[in-house]
Amino acid sequence: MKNIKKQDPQVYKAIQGELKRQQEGMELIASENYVSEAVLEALGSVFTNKYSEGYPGHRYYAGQKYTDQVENLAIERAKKLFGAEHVNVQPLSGAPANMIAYSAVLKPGDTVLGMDLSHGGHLTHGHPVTLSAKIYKFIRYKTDTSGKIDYRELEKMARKYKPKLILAGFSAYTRQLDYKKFQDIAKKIGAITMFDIAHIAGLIAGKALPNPVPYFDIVTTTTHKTLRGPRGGMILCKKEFAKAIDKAAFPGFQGGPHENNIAAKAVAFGEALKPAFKIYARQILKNAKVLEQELRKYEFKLMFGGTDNHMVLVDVFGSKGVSGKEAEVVLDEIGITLNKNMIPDDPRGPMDPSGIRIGVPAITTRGMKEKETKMIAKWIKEAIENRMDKKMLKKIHQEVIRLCKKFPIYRNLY
Ligand code: DSN
Repeated sequence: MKNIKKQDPQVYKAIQGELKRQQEGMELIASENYVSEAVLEALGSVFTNKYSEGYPGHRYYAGQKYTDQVENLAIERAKKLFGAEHVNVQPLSGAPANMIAYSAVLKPGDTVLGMDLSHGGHLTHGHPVTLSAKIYKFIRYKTDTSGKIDYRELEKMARKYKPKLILAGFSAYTRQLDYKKFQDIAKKIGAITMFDIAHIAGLIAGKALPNPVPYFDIVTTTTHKTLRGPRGGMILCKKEFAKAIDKAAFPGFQGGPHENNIAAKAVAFGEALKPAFKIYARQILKNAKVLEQELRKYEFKLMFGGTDNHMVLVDVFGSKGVSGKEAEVVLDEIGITLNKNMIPDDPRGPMDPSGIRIGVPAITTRGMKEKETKMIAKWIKEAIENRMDKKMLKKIHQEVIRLCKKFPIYRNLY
């Protein structure tokens, strides 16, 4: 950082502030993680200078020897990780990846069956405020009272609305999906299947969850959540969709790919192929299970009946009379960062919903295990139940910082 420090002290100060915040804070936002220093180095590399519209071997500009090398490495490693027939590593993030996938197989006005946002789905799966909903007609399915997807109802909806695409995937749903059921229902009505695995990609890559790639025509993901890579997106698909996906990404939707991100994706995929990543993925599931059990013990109401993945969704309003926003603010005061979240058919609004979402991928990267997860659950309970007691909040905050210091990150980074 010696150059930034000298040239631009304001930006330098912000970077140092963010570094300290990450080092001393307990990161429980389910979609966040800490990349390795090698990933950071690739992100900050000279690849950021290069334009490389097109694909390896077929670019529009000259000088592509090394961009081709690095993009091919990312593609080959992703194929190996997920057993995919075709991979496009150029999507800039998750939302563009989904738009690219839609535009590859749909025409404006076509119908898509996707999961309702408040039931764990995602904005880009057709929420009315998004561009996708203005172009395509989204019908939304929900979970049943047990928290599972009612596949009979899903089939009924599929038969009734005859969607061209059936979409699986979520950002706050905590249970395992039945991949085969999606495939069977789609087959019956001749629909294409797509799964946005952004949240669980690392759990799949680390073989802690079953791989959906063989069951779905198209799989989209981000690379920066459980997969622990740089901020970015990726599309995996069956060979028959390869051309359409590639054309939809470039020139259809994006311009020059961000090769520094692609280099960092290659590094992260290389890490995910190592045996240690399997241990990491399994530990995420163990930590999430402990979090579920502890929060239940403290009489928090868990949505969807618990968790099979890396996060829990808690109805804090229903269980403790505190809104999601209030809980988010009070936990932030003790150095625990997480996000307020809608619960299924939430009677409250999205800016102050009933729930909070808690995820363990980042704390697991720090090396925290069941014991530390129990401590975190206890602090969450104590802070929420004693939210007016500033002295107590301060005391817990000190304990949070102490624990974070015992599990350091980026010790010798800058
Ligand atoms: N923002 C991401 C999340 O938190 O789930 C997904 O868009």
